[in-house]
Amino acid sequence: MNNKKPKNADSDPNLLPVLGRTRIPLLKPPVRIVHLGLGAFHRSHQAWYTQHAGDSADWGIAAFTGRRPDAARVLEAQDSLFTLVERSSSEDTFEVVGSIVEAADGADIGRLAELVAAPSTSVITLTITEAAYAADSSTRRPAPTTPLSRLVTGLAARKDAGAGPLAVVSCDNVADNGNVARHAVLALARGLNTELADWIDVNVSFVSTSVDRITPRTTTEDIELVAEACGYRDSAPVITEPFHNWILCGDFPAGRPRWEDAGAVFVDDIGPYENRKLWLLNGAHSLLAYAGQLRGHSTVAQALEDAVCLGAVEAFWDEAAAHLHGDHLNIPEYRQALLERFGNGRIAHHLSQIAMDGTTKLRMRALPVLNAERAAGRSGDGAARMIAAWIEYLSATAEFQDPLAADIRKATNLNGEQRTAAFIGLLSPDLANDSEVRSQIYRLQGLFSANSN
Ligand code: CS2
Repeated sequence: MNNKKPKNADSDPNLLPVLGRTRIPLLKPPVRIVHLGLGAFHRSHQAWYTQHAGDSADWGIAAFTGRRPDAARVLEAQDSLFTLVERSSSEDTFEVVGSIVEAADGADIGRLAELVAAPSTSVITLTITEAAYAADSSTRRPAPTTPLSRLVTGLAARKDAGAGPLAVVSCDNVADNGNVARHAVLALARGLNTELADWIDVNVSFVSTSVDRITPRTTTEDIELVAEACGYRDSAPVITEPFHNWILCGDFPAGRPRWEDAGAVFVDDIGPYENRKLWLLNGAHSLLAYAGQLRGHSTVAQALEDAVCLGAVEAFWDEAAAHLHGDHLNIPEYRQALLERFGNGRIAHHLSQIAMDGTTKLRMRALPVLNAERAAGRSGDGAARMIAAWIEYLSATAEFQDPLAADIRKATNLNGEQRTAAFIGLLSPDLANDSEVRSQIYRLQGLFSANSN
């Protein structure tokens, strides 16, 4: 917690003025970015980068929620402003972010289409979760309900309005996310009409990015802390680490903010950076999520203090590092920095949050390293251990979220190697047919039960 005595510690937070109602309305930047997936990560990352771009006065964001409208309602009530709390291992610093100028319910397709069709809109950013990139055909339903089907509806309006090209920027932890988004969007559009698909193909640039900033869920204590320290009521502050990173690759045919002023890096080949982040950071996160919870820990920082978990992470990193080439990647420094970031005990990053949607995440975090290690003639035990811990964790947990939840429940009804095979099949049918991998992953289960050292 914050050691400093908060400024208004004695006042009743309910009597404080509400953020956004306290100041003379600021001159808001015009909407030129539409965002799908208004959540904490969008606000700590893309909204922060946009606020810190040299030309931030020209770039406002209209952000749409995903499944529920709640986040938009809360932000609307405070003029779309929110406090970003940067939490280092020793202190908190507070900043009001004003780059989001409109917060809207994702189900408001009319407003989305209107904004995407506006010639002034130049960029669409996405944080829609890894699982949302799986192809589906919901544009055929009376109202588009998935983020990508909503995006296609918006792009159709832009085509009809003759508003010209723009960039779609995927900011989810998906390898080659620009191309994955492109294929999914084109498949949906083709299901509607070929002309639309052709227009998207020519006019929409799909930018790939690697995004990074650890942003745990906000708690009621955080809301109270902001009230005490800042002297206003903010019902939607965002807590994040000081570190931030954004690597982008692709064209912006209608322009973009000067995100490089805030440290964003534009590259021609994003693959190595993406793998470094997905394997070393996200891979370790997933390993800690399952192994750590099996060993009775709740947060990343707690799990990392456990020598068994730390050892598993280091072993996985050694394997991954063997497939990350180039001095520019600075792998030893990157690993050291990760240990420090994960070890920041003032950030309560809950393992249960990271454990969600494991089927989608492990395909990108464990499988590439396992496959690369086996292709190099080695066991890949470090990566296989992540899959083993995932199976063990799900076998022991009734409450979990996953796009393949029904299949996971079926798999847990099986026993022994059969169960292991069914779980592996949810990640990769090919791998499930490999008896060597099946027995390897079966053998590696049980390593993280709380009494093993
Ligand atoms: C985490 C990520 O929840 C998860 O799966 O691994 O959200 C991670 O915290 C971010 O990618 C950090 O940039």
